[in-house]
Amino acid sequence: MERDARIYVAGHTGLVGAALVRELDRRGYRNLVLAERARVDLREQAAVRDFYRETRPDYVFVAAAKVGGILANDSYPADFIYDNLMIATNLIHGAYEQKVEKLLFLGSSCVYPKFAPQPMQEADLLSGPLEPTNQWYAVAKIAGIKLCQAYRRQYGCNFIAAMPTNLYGPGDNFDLMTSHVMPALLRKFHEAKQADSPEVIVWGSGQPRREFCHVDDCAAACLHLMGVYDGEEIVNIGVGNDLSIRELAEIIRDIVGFQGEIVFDTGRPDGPPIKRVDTGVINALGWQPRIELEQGVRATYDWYVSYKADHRG
Ligand code: GFB
Repeated sequence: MERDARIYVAGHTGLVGAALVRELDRRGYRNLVLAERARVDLREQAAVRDFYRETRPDYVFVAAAKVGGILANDSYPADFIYDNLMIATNLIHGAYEQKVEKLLFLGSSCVYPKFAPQPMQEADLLSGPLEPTNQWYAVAKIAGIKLCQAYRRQYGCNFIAAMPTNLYGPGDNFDLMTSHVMPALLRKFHEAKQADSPEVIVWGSGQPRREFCHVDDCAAACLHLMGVYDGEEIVNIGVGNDLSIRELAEIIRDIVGFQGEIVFDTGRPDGPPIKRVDTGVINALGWQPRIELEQGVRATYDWYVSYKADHRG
C-alpha cells in the first residue's frame, strides 16, 4: 500500500479495527478513511454506495461486524446472521462498484466445522457441520468469503479473506453477557478481587481448548497479507498453541492476584471442544506472531484497569 493511499478501516472503533488504525498510524499511513456508525449504517446498501462514492478508498479492511461470545451468538441468531450478511455484502459489492484496489475481509475461526481435524486448515472449510451456538455468525462470514472469491472470479477483484483465531486485547468488549471469554474472565476476577469474593464462576466445564491471538498481532498479520497475498483461498491467522479454559482461568487468576476459588458452571455451553487454526500458510508468507499469551493478558489487564479508572460506570 502506498503511503498516501486512501485506506478505509470499516469498524475502526472495534477490537480489530482500532488495532488496525494503531498499526497503520505506527507505519506512517496518514490518509485513513474512518466513519462512525452514525455516519454510515453498513447494513444499508445505498448508504454504503454513497459513502464509497464520497470517500473513494483505494484499500478496504472489513473489520466491521456484529460480534460476541458464545452466549450472545446463541441468544441473538437473527441479529448475528442478518447484520453480518448485510455488512459483508454491502462492503464487498460496493468495493467492486468503486473499483477498490484491494480489500481484506476478516472472518473468524468459527467458520470451520465443530469437529474439524485440529489444527484447522483452510481446506477444512465447509467439510462438516458448524458449531450450533455460532452457526449464524459463521454462515454470514462464510458468505463473505464466497463473495470475495466470486467477485475475484467474475470481475477480477483483488479481494482476500483472513480467518483469525480467538482475539483479545485493549478495546475489547467487557460486558459479561455479550463478551468473549478473555475479557469476561479478566473482569470477573478483577471484580471478585475488589469485592473480596470467595469464588469466580467460569462457564462450562473448563475443558474446551482455545487459541488466543493478541489483536495487535492480528492487525500486523492483516497488513502483511494486504501487502503480499493476492490469492483466492482464505488464510488463517493464529499463534500455533492453545490452552484449556481452566488453564486460562488459572493464568488470569494469578495475574489479577485473586485468592478465592474457581467454580465451573456446567449449565453454560462449552461450544467446540477445541478450536485451533493451522498457521502454515501465513507463516510461509513470512508472518509470525510476536506477543506471548501471558505477556498479552497482563498488558490487557493493565489496560482494562486503567480504562476502568478513566471511565467510571
Ligand atoms: O470466548 P467464547 O464466548 O466463544 O467462549 P467461543 C469460549 C469458551 O470459554 C466457552 C467459556 O467454552 C465458554 O463456555 N467461558 C467460560 C466463557 N467462562 C466464560 C465467560 O464468562 N464468558 C464467555 N463468553 N465464555 C466464539 C464465537 O466462540 O469464538 C464467536 O461464538 C467468534 O462467533 C469467536 O467466532 C472467535 O470461542 O466458544
